[in-house]
Amino acid sequence: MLKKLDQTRSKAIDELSSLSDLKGLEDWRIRHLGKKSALTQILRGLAALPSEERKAVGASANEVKALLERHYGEKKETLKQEAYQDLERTLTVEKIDVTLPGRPISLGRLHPTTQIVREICDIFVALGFQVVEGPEVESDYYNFEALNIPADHPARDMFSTFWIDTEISERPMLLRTHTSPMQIRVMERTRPPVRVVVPGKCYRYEATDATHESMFYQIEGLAVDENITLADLKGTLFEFAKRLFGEERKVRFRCDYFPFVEPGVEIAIDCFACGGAGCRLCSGTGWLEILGAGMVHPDVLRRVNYDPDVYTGFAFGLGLERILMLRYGIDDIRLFYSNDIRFLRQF
Ligand code: YSA
Repeated sequence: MLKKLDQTRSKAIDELSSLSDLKGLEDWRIRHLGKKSALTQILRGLAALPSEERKAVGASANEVKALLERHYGEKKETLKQEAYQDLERTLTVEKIDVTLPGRPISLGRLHPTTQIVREICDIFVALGFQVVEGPEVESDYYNFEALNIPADHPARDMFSTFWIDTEISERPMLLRTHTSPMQIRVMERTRPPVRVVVPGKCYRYEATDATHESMFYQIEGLAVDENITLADLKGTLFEFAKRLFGEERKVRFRCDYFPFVEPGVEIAIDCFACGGAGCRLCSGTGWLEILGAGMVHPDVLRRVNYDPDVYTGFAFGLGLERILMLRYGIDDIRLFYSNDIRFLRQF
């Protein structure tokens, strides 16, 4: 029994020296001084021992118990001190100076194209137009055929685009080259009166340069009703140009050609850089072209089952990046989508 006591003592002392935290120490206490520990069992069994052995074992067991309790107390103090020092170290390193000013939250902003889309749509909404959007992946029919541009038409040359692999679609599909296909889609699903503007992305397969991107934005406009005339087109677009560019701007109205209108027109404003005298921005002409437009061609109306003898309409389309370039004097369209935050922060 004395030998067992000796083993219990040395095992407990050995284990104690390797403990490094208070949780471990508590487990040690339960193991070596708790109710189920070997030492407690020996003490409880003293009464059953012969009297000469009881005295020696009893004295030794109490000695071991006192020794272990003393070591336990000392170790507990040491570990408490260490834990406190750890906490102090952590607080020193991680302390928060509540008097420091906060870090500024960096706020994002709207891309200049998004800003101009909203600004232009707001102008047309105030003039009684609705805003609608349409698919960027279009069929050959809506992008070309329905707009009087059959497969062999020379106008296809300026609308070279990206075609979708025909294996995955029955009809020829492409990335739309303009927002004009939405004229057809809107008329197919509504009856006059129609007054819509359609902002959205367009794509063309062309080498990019300072004024051409392969992806750019347009806004399309369409108004169809009884008795709509070229005077309505002129009045609406002059009003739009004044609201966007200012009261003092002069507006030029000239003939142009688009297969889906008759007659076709082009609208320009007098150059705000030189006041019309001629400069680099306006290539010496004194005018800046902003959009193409015209009276909707009767064949286009017929195709959507609108009777051209009853209904007439006007349509227009403008390139948004070009408008931004004119407004802010930006000389390279590629800056808009090259993700240079220094450029974008200016808007
Ligand atoms: C014309 C008459 C209508 O009744 C309705 C709409 C139109 C516009 C026609 N759908 C069209 O796309 N005409 S356009 O080829 O001359 O392009 C219109 C505008 O889009 C251009 O004036 C230009 O501002 C912009 N654009 C065209 N290609 C571009 C481009 N912008 C950037 N990069 C390109 N590659």
